[in-house]
Amino acid sequence: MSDIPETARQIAGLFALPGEIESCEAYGCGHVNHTFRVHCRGRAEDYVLQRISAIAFHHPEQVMENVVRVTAHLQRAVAARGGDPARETLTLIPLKRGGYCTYDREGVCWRMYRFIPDTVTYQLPDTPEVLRQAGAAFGSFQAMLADFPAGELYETIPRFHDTPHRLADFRRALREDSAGRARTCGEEIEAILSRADRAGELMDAGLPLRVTHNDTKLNNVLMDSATGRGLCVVDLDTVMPGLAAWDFGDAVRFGANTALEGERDLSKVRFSLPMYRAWAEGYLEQAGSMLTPGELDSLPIGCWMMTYELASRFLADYLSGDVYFHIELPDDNLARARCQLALLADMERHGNEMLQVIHELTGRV
Ligand code: ADP
Ligand code: GN1
Ligand code: MG
Repeated sequence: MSDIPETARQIAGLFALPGEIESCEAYGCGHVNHTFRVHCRGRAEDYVLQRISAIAFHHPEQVMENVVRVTAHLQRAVAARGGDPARETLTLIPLKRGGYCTYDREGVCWRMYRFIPDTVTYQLPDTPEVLRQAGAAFGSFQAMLADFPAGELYETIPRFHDTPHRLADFRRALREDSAGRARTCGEEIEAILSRADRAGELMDAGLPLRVTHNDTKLNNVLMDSATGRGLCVVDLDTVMPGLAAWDFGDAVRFGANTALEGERDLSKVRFSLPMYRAWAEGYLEQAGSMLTPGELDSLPIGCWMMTYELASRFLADYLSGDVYFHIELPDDNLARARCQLALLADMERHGNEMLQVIHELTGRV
């Protein structure tokens, strides 16, 4: 693979920037794309340059078409309710020659956004208020996209949250055992396989398809540094038709864990009911009224499902030799899988309370 930071500098120069590029530094904590922050000499405004993972996204031009349409729709919706589209939505930067993306020598796609200043993202929330704000941001994101024609969106990663399909991928990775690691994680493999009978619970429930984000980690929402408000939802590459429970559940998987996503000390990993409640309050305040009773009841199942799905995706990638998720240490994907499994076991102890909270918040006690 070529030197990605060096390529980033060269590619940054192709975009219509207002001055000479002074720096282009790796930025953020994403596991799939590569992200850089670009600064131009003497200018106040920065930019975010991204290399779209070719392993995850096989049709980056379709990703870009979705992003162009979704951001245009969100800009109109935010303006219509009196918000500031420049801070509350992403703005793509065109290339000097026109268009919004370009390809490097290896055929990998790059694009650029305006950097939204004076914001913060969390890897681990310190108060429930952070989750309430993030919940409101994702809830309002979903509500603003409720009238977006879902049929016009490409499925950028086919069957992204089709958990039985993910489980089949896991079984294939286990069979092939291409990195020779299956013998090191028998307990984790068993934890996945022993829960396989629940994998179809959401897919088979006949729930309505909506336009969903599909990657609702807490670090995919920018919070206003001055007010703490959930300001702008980012990382729009997986916006496509999906279930409300996927967005709800993935956010809880990440944000209601008392530890980081890849925490190795499992004694720190617990499901936090107060964090869950805060997320649910924020989300339902914005999106609750558009959900059917069946969807509302599916939200706690979404938490279980996304945690289970990510455990199996991380473990499958570990078994395959870490081809999909970025790692720093050789066993990062195993640590992430273990952490998800510990969280899953704790969620299983709180299933009734999770549903009770949804009923309380929607006045159906
Ligand atoms: P990845 O696919 O690598 O997760 P993201 O789009 O989530 O990429 O960006 C990585 C991080 O960069 C985000 O978590 C956020 O902190 C920051 N970020 C992304 N876009 C912007 C933006 N337009 N303005 C400011 N920060 C941003
Ligand atoms: C990836 O790109 P990033 O880091 O926001 C992944 C998500 C996982 C997440 C786990 C396209 O998200 O599905 O939930 O890692 N994105 C893709 O941290 O696979
Ligand atoms: Mg991200």
